[in-house]
Amino acid sequence: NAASNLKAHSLPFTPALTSRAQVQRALLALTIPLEALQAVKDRMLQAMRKGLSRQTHAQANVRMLPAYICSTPDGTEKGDILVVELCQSHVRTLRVTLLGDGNQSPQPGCWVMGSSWPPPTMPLQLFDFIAQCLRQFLAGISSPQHRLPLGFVNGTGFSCSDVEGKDVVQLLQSAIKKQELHHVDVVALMNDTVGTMMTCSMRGEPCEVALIVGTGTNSCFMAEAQLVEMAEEISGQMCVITEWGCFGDDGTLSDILTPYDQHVDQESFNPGEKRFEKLVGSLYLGEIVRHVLTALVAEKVLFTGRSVAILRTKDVLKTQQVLEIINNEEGMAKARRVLEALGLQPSEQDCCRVQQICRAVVSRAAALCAAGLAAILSHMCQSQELERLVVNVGVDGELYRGYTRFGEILQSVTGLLAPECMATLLPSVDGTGQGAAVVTAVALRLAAQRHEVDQLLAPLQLSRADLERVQALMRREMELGLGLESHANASVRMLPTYVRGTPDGTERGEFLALDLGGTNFRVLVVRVAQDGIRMASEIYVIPTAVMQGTGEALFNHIIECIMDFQLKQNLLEQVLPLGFTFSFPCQQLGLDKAVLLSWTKGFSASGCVGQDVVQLLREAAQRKQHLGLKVVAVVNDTVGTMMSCGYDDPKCEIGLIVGTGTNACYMEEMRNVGTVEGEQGRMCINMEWGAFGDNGCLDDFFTDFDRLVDEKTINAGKQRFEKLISGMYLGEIVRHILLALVEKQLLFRGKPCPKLQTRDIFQTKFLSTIEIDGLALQQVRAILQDLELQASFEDSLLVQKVCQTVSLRAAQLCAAGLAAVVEKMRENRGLAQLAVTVGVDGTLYKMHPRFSQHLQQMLRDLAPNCTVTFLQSEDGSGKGAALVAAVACRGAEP
Ligand code: 0WK
Ligand code: BGC
Repeated sequence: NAASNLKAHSLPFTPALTSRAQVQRALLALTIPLEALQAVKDRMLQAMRKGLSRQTHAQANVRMLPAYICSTPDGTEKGDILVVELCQSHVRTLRVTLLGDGNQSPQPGCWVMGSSWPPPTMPLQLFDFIAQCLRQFLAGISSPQHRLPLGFVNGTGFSCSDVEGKDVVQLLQSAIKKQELHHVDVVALMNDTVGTMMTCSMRGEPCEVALIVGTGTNSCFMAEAQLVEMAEEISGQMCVITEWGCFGDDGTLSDILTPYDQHVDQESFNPGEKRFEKLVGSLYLGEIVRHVLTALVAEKVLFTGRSVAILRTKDVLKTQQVLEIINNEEGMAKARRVLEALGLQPSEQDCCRVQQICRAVVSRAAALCAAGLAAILSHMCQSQELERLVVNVGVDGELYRGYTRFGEILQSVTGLLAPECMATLLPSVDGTGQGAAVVTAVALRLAAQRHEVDQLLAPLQLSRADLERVQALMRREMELGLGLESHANASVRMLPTYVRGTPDGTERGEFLALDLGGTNFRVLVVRVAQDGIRMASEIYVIPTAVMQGTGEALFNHIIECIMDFQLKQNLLEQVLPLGFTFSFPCQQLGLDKAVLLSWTKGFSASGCVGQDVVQLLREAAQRKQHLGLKVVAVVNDTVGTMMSCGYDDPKCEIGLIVGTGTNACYMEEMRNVGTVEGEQGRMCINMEWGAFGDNGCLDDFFTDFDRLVDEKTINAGKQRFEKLISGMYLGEIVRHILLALVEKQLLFRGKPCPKLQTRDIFQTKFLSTIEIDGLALQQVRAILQDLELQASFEDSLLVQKVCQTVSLRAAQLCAAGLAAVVEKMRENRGLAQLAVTVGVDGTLYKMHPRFSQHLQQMLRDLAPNCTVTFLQSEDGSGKGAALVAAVACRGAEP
């Protein structure tokens, strides 16, 4: 009954307290001492960390939702933007015109529709209601029919279970369409705290925190992205919406909650939820005051002898009234008017006590907000490893706007709880409207940029059909290369290597081996014995001047390296058979005789093309009086790699190199090799697929960037397939794309980048680093910094996307080439299913984090009837050359 009900509200009974003491006791219960506020701050910090961590996020009350607002306005945002803000009790529609002049002073066209909106239980009508408001608003401002982007702000406190999980943007867009507003597009959806942060950032004072203390309460701040584990972004900053209204729903505020708060919660439509919001939000402060008054009435210290039944009416005391009651000048008069209007015939003392209670309730809300804000500031200070954090905090909401003292308490208590931080509270002049317009404009700018970037990168993104076409073209060129009549004009020259089989394990002996043509020139000694192969090797540099000098100088340099190696290995007295891996297109005339057809990979030493490279080496040895040279075999690095891996896996019948250059070899049926006599058995064919497309058959796949790269090489028009795939060129393709993006103002804000004009400045190894999972963006920034490029967060993402696009295309083109090879082998052998191993080497294949995976994935798609195993060559093709030499020495045909 009423009496027992009123009794239940009271604080535990203590006999014989004066009425004054009983009011003081109620006020004390509503006053949280600093150390208790410190405890609330520490608990908020803990709750925030729980929300940020992937492990505990799901159970967290303070949900720390990433807002994916990673970009701040750059002042170029331009145009008319519509904003719809859904607040607790009304919908606000706004049109903001941004001038793109740094947007320091937008002219808002603003129109508030003060209509009550249907209760939350009928969410779907809500969007129709909003769309109707929008149509009326637009009709009212006779807005032109051009495209109008719209930003939708979900005001604090609005939650409808039926909408949760549904695509709010879609719901709103379809409601807007129903209103025939076909020129209005919902571009951005944001929380009002984000809008407030953006609004306050527009005044040239970047704002990294925002607070809403209105009907409900919430906050957001720019967190270190790597701490926002749900966002998987690891560098730069990410805006996080705390949703701190639910702080305490797990009981962490139980020692702060008073019986008055318990009553407000039990009578709310969501008992047990939003406990922090129910201590701070204006939807509840009036109710808290009502319950305090009810308790004091029960203790006969207020409105004694008056009818007080009105106090049992929920929401009879509005927070707006509470704020007016505590307004310094008019407060007491307002208290009398409000209480008289409720029929409580208040005494002067009643009015005074009601004002004290209202002040205590609102001040407590401000102090609790300060504890929350202090937690955010200390978190930012710690996560940025700063001694002192200086930050602007955008604030909005009727409580903050309606009671100046609120801001003062908020500021001073925050200072006490986070002394290491200096926060400037910036009241948001126009709520979230302008900020929402800027967020929408930024989203629009990013969407437009994304579209332009997609258009620019589209020619580099190959479809399945494109790759099947490349596969078919490769197959056709292979057939032409094998054909006696057509061989001479084929772009894929399919050069016989005279290697007829892979090692059978019986090879024995000690051999010298040379490995020329990759990143490093290596001289090796290889000992092939019963118990396996042992090697020692030395890497020597081939200076560019020697690569592009005379053939004599090049081969002299090679002999000098051999002699240096033999000296170091104490081999000068021995004449060991030598296997020479020479990784350039050669017409093999015998195992130890190969005529260079053309240089590739930046080599152009004169007087070599058309010459037998073994002879050139022997002549250099003579010039250097090095009599200990006994070349018995010359092989291509693909063949060396196949042999080297074939020693461990007899099914290895393909050799693949994806390094500085690219190429492949495989075991072809002799009956198909039209350029060599004989029908029996197989022979390894060095495809020289790097030149695939030199006859124009791949022109449809070359982009302007590829043409720019090719034009600047010393072998323009040659090795076209290689220039789409291999390490020597990928960095250059990326560099040209970045330059194009800068030119289109899509990168580095269009600022010219002199260093990026330098050839080969963007090395292919950068791609491998940039595409590493997890560390990417920090690495991107570091690499770009070295190139004197100041990259924003988006710039880093864009550079990463360009690298991914270029390396993916390379891997897929490689897969298309390989699919042609394995499919041919399967058909050659009349097999429904082919199982084969590819011995592979090359820095790009080995070092790039995703190249091999993308290649193998696409190969499985393009050649489903072939099971292809990739075996990375650990010892390089030098070992393979030694094995070929071993076979040659056995006098047998390898
Ligand atoms: C290592 C091999 C060598 C081959 C090279 C290709 O031993 O024969 O030429 O791989 O990879 P790159 O060094 O060009 O990345
Ligand atoms: C050469 C091939 C070599 C490949 C990989 C190409 O440029 O023409 O002979 O196998 O690079 O190193």
